[in-house]
Amino acid sequence: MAAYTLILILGDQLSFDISSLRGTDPSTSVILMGEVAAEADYVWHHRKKLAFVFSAMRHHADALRAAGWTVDYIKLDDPPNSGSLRGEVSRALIRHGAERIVVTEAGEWRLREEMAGWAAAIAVPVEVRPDDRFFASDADFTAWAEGRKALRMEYFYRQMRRATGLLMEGDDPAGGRWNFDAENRKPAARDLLMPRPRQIAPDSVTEDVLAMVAARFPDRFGSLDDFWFAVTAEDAEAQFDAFVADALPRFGDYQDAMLAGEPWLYHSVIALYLNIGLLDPRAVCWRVDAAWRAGDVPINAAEGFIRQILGWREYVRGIYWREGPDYAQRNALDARHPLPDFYWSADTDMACVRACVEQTRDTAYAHHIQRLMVTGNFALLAGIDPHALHLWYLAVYADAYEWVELPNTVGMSQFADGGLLASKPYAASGAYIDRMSDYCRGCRYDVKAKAGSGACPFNRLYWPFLIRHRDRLANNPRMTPMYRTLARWDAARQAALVADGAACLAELGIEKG
Ligand code: FAD
Ligand code: DLZ
Ligand code: SF4
Repeated sequence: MAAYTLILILGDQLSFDISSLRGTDPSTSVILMGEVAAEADYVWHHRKKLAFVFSAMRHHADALRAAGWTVDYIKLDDPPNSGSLRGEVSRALIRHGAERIVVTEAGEWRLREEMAGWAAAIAVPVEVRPDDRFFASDADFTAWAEGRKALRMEYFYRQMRRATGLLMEGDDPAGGRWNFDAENRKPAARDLLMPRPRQIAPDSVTEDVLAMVAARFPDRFGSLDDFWFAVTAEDAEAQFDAFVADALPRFGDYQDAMLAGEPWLYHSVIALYLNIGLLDPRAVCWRVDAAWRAGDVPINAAEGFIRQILGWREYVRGIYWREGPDYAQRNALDARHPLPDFYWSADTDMACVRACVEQTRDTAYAHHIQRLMVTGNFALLAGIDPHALHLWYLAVYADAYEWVELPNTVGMSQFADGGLLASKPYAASGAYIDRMSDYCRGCRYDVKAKAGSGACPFNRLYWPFLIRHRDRLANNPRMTPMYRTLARWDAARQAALVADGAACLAELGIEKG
C-alpha cells in the first residue's frame, strides 16, 4: 500500500516518544530525516556539533527502522540533496505519494516561521504538533507568567517542584529549603580526584560522519579530534548513569569552580543529549530524585542539579517562546563593539578567556560558569554587541539550540533584555575569577592591579561598565554596594577609570563597530 503520511523528524527530535510519531501507523507512513546544508550553515556550528548531530540522526534512523518504521534518510552528500528541509520534504512527497505531513514543532522561531509557510507552498496539509518533551507546556508557562511584574526563575521553579513532587516531602521542599546555592560555591582544588565523563569510542557510522564533516567543512571552527560523545540513547543513558555514580554527589559543591585543563569537573555533560532527545529531562530528574531518596547523593547536589533542569531549562524555554523572535535583537545596554577575533582564535593574553576558548574549540563544551563569568562577563564589560555574541554561543557548543541559548545569552549573560530574566547583570571583576579558578596564576595580567596596561582587563573594564550604566543600574538594590563605593570616588578619579577602560579596549584591539 502506498504510504500516505510523511513524518518529518528534525535533527533535535531524536526521541521515540515524540509527538509526530503518536497515533501514526508505521504501515501507512514514511519517516523523513534529512541532513541539509541549510541547517548546517545557518550558523557556523562547531565541527564536533555537526558530527554529533549527524551521527546521532543516522543512529536514530537505524533504531526507528529496527522498531518497524520505514525511514527515508537523506545524507548531506547524497547527490540529489536539495540542501533545505523544504526541498527535501517536496522531493519526498513525490517519491512516496504522501498526502499529508506530520511534524513536531521546531525549537526555533526561524524554522517555525518557515514551516508555517509550507502548507501553502507544498499543497498538502501540514500538521504541526506541540513538542511535549518538557515538564511545562507553553500554556503552563503563560499561566504562570500572567499578571506577574517580574518573571523570576526561583518562583517558577518552586511552582514546578510543587507541581511535579520532585524533591518534595509532602508540601515541603526536601531538606527544608528550596535552594541550597549558598553551599554550592566551593572553588575546586587541584588535588581533588576529578571524575571523567564515560567516553564512547566512535563506531563506523560516526567515523564516516567525522570524515564527511572534515571534508565538507575544512574551515569551520572546532576540532574533530577525540570525539567521544554518545550518539545513541543507550550510550547517553550509560554516560548519565556514570555521572550519577561518580560526579553528582559533588556537583553542588563545585558547580561554580573552574580549573585550567579540567573542562568537565563535576558537571554532567548531558545538555547535548537532552537537547536532541537522546535523554528525557523528566527521566533524568526522577533518577536524581531517587538517588537522593536512596541516600546516595546529598541534598545540595540533588537540588542544585534538578534546579538546572526543572528550573532554568524550562524557564528559559518559556521566556524564549513568550518574548518572540525580536528577543534576539534586544540590546538594552546599547553595546556595539564587534566580537573580538580571539573568541575564535583564542589568541589573547587573558589566561581565563584563552583557556575557555581553547577548551571550547577542542571539546565543543564549556560549563556554565565558564560561559557566564568568563566569555559572557568579558563581553558584557567590554560592551560587545549581544547579537554577535549570541551567534557565537549558538555556534560553538554541542548543546546549542536557540530556544535555550538565546535567553541565556541575551538575558542572563548580557542583560540585553534590560533585566527581564536576570535581577542584576552578571558583571564581575577579576577577583571573582581568581577566587573560583586557577586561571590567574598563569596569566600575564595582574589580577590584583586595578589600572594600567599590566592590570587584569576585567578589573580595568569593571568600573567603567558601572559608570556607563549608572542611570539604569544605580537604583537596582542588588547593585547598591557597588554604587556606594563608586559614589565615594570624586569626578577626577572616575574620569581616570573611564579613560583607563578605553585604553584597555584599545590595547585588546576592540574598537567601536
Ligand atoms: P550541568 O552543569 O551538568 O547542568 C545539568 C543540566 O542543567 C544541563 O545539562 C542543562 O540541561 C541544564 N542547565 C544548566 N544550566 C542551565 C541554564 N542556564 N539554562 C538552561 N539549562 C541549564 N545550555 C544549553 O543547553 N544550550 C545552550 O546553547 C546554552 N547556551 C548558554 C549560553 C550562555 C551565555 C550561558 C551563560 C549558558 C548557556 N547554557 C546553555 C546553559 C548551561 O551553561 C549549559 O546547559 C551547561 O553548561 C551544559 O553543561 P552540562 O550538561 O555539563 O550541565
Ligand atoms: C543542528 C542541526 C544540524 C546541524 N543539521 C540538521 C539537519 O541537517 N537536519 C535537521 O533536520 N536538523 C538539523 N539540525 C537541527 C535543527 O537545526 C533544529 O531542528 C532546529 O535548529 C530547531 O531547533
Ligand atoms: Fe583572567 Fe584577569 Fe585572571 Fe588574567 S588576571 S586570568 S585576565 S581574571
